Amino acid sequence: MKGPRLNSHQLKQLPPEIARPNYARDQHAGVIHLGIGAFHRAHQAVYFDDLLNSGEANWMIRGASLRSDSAARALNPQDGLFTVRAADDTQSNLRVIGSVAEVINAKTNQHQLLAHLGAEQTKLVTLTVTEKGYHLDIAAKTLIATSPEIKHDIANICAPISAPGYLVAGLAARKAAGLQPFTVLSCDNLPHNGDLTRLAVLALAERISPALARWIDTEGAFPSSMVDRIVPATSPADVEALTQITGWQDKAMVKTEPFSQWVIEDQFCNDRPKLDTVGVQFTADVSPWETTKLRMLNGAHSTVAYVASLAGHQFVSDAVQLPEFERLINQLWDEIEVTLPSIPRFSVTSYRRELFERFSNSTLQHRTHQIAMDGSQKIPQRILAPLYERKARGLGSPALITALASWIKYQRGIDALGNEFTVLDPLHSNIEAVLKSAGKDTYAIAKGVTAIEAIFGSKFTIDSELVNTLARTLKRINA
Ligand code: CS2
Repeated sequence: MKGPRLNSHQLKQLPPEIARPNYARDQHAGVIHLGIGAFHRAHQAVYFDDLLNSGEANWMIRGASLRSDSAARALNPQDGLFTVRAADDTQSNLRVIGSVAEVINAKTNQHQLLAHLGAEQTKLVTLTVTEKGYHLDIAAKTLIATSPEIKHDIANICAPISAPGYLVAGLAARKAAGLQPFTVLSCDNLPHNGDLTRLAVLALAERISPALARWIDTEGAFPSSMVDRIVPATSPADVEALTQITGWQDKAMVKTEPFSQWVIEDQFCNDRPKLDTVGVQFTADVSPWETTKLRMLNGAHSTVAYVASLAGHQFVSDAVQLPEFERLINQLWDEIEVTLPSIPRFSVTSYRRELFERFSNSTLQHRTHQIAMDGSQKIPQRILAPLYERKARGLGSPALITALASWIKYQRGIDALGNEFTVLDPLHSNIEAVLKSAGKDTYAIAKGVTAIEAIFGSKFTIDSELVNTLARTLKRINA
């Protein structure tokens, strides 16, 4: 079905039951967001829409995409407007979000993005560039200076291509102009994401100018944050289904769940949006929230993703209905639970129940292969961190090891039904090389893969018991 494209004009014709921005959208964009994908649109953009609706001015968002032009092509013809469909098996809500002013495709409009990063009205730069977008060796806590993008940015900081490069270039322009830095707020699923962003930015700035690095270090702020909302990739069928309901075509729509959470470390070096008035929690230390969410939600997500995609299940909600998956998730949570920091008034029992319900949401159609992507960047904080902690306490971790073994098996790119799939992971060629040379020898596979220090650090291979258990689990999974 074809309908008119959603845009500012169309906004006036919306049926009254669909919520829409109640504010003038020609106000300043105090926020620049790097990496404006589906997650940002269903999460941070919604909080800023709430903030603008509440009357707080000049917190529009200027989105930027560093790699592809798809967000610009989807959003700009719609004047930045898009629909969020938040649904579960009992409710469905449509809402048009107005907080995104425009999207800059950094590849074609680099000067424009740099000019906005250097502008006084920009108070905050938020990021969702995925784990790999920081170009960090997380295990060693160092910037990967050999990454082609970082090498490029060291040589051409005035025309950067990486996220750390844009941040350094923008901050350098502000220092030169005598302006305050903007606060840099990472919204990616990394542990201590603020500290890691600071690390990447400072390491790159140091290569450009030690004085700039010092200024960023003392004047800048990189609060960590915990973000949570399940936002699967939008499919053409979702867009079509929305057109059937509303009559308009929205190529930037996102689908999500009713749940949403954002906890931010209260550490800003420039104006702080009053997000606490719209449900965001500011806190002195975000790490207990972050650890709990990364291990419990994301850890279970990755486990289900590998085990279920190997078994040929397409969607998370289909897999978790099966008793064997429910058992595996519960065993995994039992193992992880003892590694969690304490949070006042937090009930892990309720959290587990809510997570399971969220995973069971069949309206999301969350693809297991989508979550399985970039495993080398996710496994350390989701699976290895609790595994190492348990090991240090002398505890075995069969469910965490099963997750790890399934991730390794996934790297072969073939499921139990013989269907082939493409493994998307920046370190895939390293893992593939080990698998090729190890052949069918599960001990050699376990030993070789866990020797990749960028993923495993040095803790795994020195522990022969862990390697042996992993090898045995791989053998069992193969069988
Ligand atoms: C998922 C996350 O794809 C993934 O790695 O685990 O995107 C997850 O849906 C979000 O972190 C939920 O907040």
